[in-house]
Amino acid sequence: MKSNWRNKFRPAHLLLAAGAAFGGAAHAVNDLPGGPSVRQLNMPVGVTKIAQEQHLLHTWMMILCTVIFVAVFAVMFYSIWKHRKSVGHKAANFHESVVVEVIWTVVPFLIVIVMALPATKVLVAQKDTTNADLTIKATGYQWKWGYDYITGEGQGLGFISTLDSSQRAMSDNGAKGEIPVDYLFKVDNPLVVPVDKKIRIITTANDVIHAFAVPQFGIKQDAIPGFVRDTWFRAEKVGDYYGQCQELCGKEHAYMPIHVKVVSSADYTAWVDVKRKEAAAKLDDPNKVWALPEILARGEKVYAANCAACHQANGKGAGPIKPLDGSPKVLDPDHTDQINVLLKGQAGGAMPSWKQLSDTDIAAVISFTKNSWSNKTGQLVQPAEVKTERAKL
Ligand code: HEC
Ligand SMILES: [Cu+2]
Repeated sequence: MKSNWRNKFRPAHLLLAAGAAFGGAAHAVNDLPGGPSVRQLNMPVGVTKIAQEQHLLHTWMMILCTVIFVAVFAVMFYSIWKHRKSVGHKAANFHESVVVEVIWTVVPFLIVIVMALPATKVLVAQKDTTNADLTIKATGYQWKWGYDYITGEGQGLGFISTLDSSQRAMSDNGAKGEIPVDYLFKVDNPLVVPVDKKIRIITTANDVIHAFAVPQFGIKQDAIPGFVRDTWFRAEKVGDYYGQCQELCGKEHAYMPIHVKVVSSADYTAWVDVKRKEAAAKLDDPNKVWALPEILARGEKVYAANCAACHQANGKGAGPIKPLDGSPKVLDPDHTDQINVLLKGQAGGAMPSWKQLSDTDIAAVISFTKNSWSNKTGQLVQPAEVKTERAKL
């Protein structure tokens, strides 16, 4: 889960040789509170009752299995040793023993019952998503999460949560230098929820199967296109908790982290208030006429958050990802083609559709690509042009 497993797991005495071979210095990697720890082997204890029960179950099952393992192998090795041929033992020759058969049926049956009873109890509790205080829909996209607050305080809020673009770039460069403690877990918009409230998460996906998982809450639920599944948690401690998409969903699968911020109920109310105001301010008027510097500033942000992962910050793309720098479509004084690439995607979805972005964001990012790198067209795309093309979809 963490970066640089190489640095953590290679034996110390190999460090020098390996360090020289890989040519990289060993970076200090630290535990992420609420996320994975360095050299973590066990499950986290967790901050929900379910997670703690899962942890306890896991511990007891391990103990039970170890006891059985030791007992069975002890009897086996003892018998093999004690009754070996070289000290004159002869194999007994018998068929059918009711006593033995009853024992080897009843004992495992009892063991299964002892394991299944508590496990079923937790499993059933885990699936009980009724009476939630808050319902939030988590939608998996290649490769980010969308959160929509469906019911409860904050109803109607919705946003996209994307990996921090500087951390993404750092990963491409081999994670050199100081590694942030939340490396590859930092997102622009964390999922914010109140403490001690039952949060129901409905999962679905927009393209391929993803999975919403937060180990500290003991939850993991597939997010399947065209289906809805659900899970729930009640976090008992304020703090930041982290998870990742846990269903291999394409080449950026490792780059769609989940950051859940659990806050006090007063802080949550305040956050909802701020988000509401932000949403109102962002409700851009698609008929607004923008000036070039203003729309370029907006477009730069949209590009960094959505496009740079594929087309690169320098607009040069890579491999099958066409460069935007110098692209005839981008330079074209007729804007309709490029607007439609953004609205519909291209090459069967290799270039995804961006119709979830607002008219203003699309106009801004197009304007940005038309005036960045060596593209110095001076062209400005207004949101109204995007609106016109969108109406034809
Ligand atoms: C998942 C990777 C990915 C992301 C993210 C992405 N693109 Fe693309 N884009 C592609 C690929 C691949 C192509 C080439 C498609 C083809 O072969 O025709 C492409 C092509 C394009 C083209 C057409 C270029 C041409 O010359 O035909 C434009 C314009 C474009 N992308 C703009 C954007 C913008 C703006 C964004 C951000 C909102 C973006 N792309 C995000 C993968 C991506
Ligand atoms: Cu995914």
